[in-house]
Amino acid sequence: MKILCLGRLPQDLEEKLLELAPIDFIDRTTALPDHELIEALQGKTIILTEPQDQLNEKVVAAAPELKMIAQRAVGFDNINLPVCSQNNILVSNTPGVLDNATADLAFALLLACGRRIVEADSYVRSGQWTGFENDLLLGTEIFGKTIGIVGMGRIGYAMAKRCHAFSLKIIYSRSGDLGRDDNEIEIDERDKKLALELNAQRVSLETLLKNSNFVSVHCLLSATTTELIGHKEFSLMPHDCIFINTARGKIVDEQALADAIFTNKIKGAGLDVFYSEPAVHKLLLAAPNVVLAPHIGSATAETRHAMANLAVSAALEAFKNKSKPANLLNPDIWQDWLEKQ
Ligand code: 8YV
Repeated sequence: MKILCLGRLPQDLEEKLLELAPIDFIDRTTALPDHELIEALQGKTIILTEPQDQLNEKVVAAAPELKMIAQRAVGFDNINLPVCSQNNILVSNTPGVLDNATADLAFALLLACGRRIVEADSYVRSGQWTGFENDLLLGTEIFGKTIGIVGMGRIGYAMAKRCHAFSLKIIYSRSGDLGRDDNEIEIDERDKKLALELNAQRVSLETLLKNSNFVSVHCLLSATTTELIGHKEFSLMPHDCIFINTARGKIVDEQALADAIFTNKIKGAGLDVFYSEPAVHKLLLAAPNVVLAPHIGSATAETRHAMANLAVSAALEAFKNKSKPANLLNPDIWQDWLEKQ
């Protein structure tokens, strides 16, 4: 048995994983071409992946010895899950441990855009500051505004808690509501709890877009959420709207976002994810009212360690303890998988 790890692993976790099998490391920052990944996968039983690694149908089908993909991320849009299940390959991810770090970054981007922190920093460093001016770098008040949270999963909820603490009014839409009007939304127990705890109200996407001073995206990328936010959606937002995305770049039509920024349809944007990372639309690079980050939502030392630990533990659970890892994305194949070992 052999393991392939794409990207680095903390020393202690490398040692833990070595209990299972020798590890080949490939340190890459963008996706390996299919043929290189296929070659690297030959003879490998487990692969540790991250969102840029493309475990598509072709790659999965060409890795006959592969038995587990342990993704170090909560998002798994880079993995063809149905094909993995058909090929009896376990897939795990790392939910839960990155909610606070990602929500912190989303909220930091909101504050940075609202209070023009990056512009202010450049202003001081470039020597333009000549003294106090009453209307210098005026920003947007955060207190008392309305935030629309698109996708109320774990990270959306962590963001909502931060927003509540800053006295924002919270409205949110859930992925199941896409295409539904307000009167078609069925409030469930979770919505009732969110209303009690955070005074948050579930609404349709259209209502959310029309009524939010800030919009923050926290849903998974899927066939239904690809380019969910485009020209029409930006045109529904108020002109003072600040748009935040720490989820996945492909949820947003980037040209539509650039147009909305340049035609002042919205006031600004804070972005940690991009359509074709690491490429960034040139209009977004040029806009002073856009704050950019290089996909660092979960990038705290503690969180990245916790994510790697979940991935390594999932592999050890399955192969050493022969017990079902808690965070399997295809738990339905577990029994069959186990019997075939
Ligand atoms: C990370 C992410 O930045 O979990 C995800 O889906 O996109 C982020 O947590 C990524 O996993 C890099 O390791």
